Amino acid sequence: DFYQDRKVSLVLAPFSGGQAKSGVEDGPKYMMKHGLQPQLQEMGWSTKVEEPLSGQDFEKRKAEDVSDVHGNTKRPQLVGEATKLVSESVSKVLDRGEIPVTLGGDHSVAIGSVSAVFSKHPDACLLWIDAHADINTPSTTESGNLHGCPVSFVMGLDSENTPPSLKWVPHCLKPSKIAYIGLRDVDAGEKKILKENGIAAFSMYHVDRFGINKVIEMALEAINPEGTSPIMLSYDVDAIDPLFVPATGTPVRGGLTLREGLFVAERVAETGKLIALDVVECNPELASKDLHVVDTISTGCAIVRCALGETLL
Ligand code: B3U
Ligand code: MN
Ligand code: MN
Repeated sequence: DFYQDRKVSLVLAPFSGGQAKSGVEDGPKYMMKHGLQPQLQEMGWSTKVEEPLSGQDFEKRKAEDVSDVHGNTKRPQLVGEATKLVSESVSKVLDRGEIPVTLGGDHSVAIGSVSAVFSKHPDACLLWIDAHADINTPSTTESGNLHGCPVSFVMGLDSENTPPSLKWVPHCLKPSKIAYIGLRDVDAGEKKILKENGIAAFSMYHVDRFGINKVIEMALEAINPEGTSPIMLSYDVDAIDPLFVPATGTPVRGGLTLREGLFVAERVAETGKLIALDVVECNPELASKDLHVVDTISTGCAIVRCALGETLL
């Protein structure tokens, strides 16, 4: 069982090139400053820290290089390089038998974490908790922001238009192996992709209609009907309502309550099947008051702790 060893590695991914705003690269630093590592140690987890992007100058290159475009996509070179480094780091962590906890950064870093996890565990399934579906392709993206596209790359959708810098990404995720919870801002092109591929997508409507408990059961049933598959959780904090998580790049009102958001992580912990976790899109720079930073960062840390079993008695 994956929890026997109780070993995690925090993979710091301070990267903002998947979208335009600055500040999301500070997410990992703030979560560490908030005491995430001692919190996990207190829970009995041995913790290591990996910094695959240290010594890189992605933020500087983001500010300087306006020529890094491919078709409609922005900064594919930066995203390709950064996510490859993240992928190698997550892969190394998995080889050591530890649970990689990737701290973003914007959600493009999941290209790295998901590709590493599904290359090693082709039988795994993925819960994507987000206000957004992040499944735009180079052809459908209107913003050109690659944090709106990570799922399409690991699925190999629209591969003929993949930027050269992202060609290394293995097409490792089947549409039957991902389920979304929390959706409420999905582009028309993305809706078409979700429908055509029969992807399990639970929006806020479904949360209201059935309740969060039933929605998680339905999501897990869709991607893991036997209940035996390892589970990866990729958690965009903007799934939770901006009342609780205000400091994020693309807040959308009408999201999960704080308890619903944490319950998702707790329910995954209860399965005992978690193999990898991302927590992304905390942007302390976007807070309009100090309390908003604390709200956002403490929620990010709470997601990690809940997914690792803190609240299970
Ligand atoms: N779907 C839009 C908006 C978006 C996606 N992810 C975030 N925002 N955070 C896009 O840009 O692709
Ligand atoms: Mn989002
Ligand atoms: Mn996202």
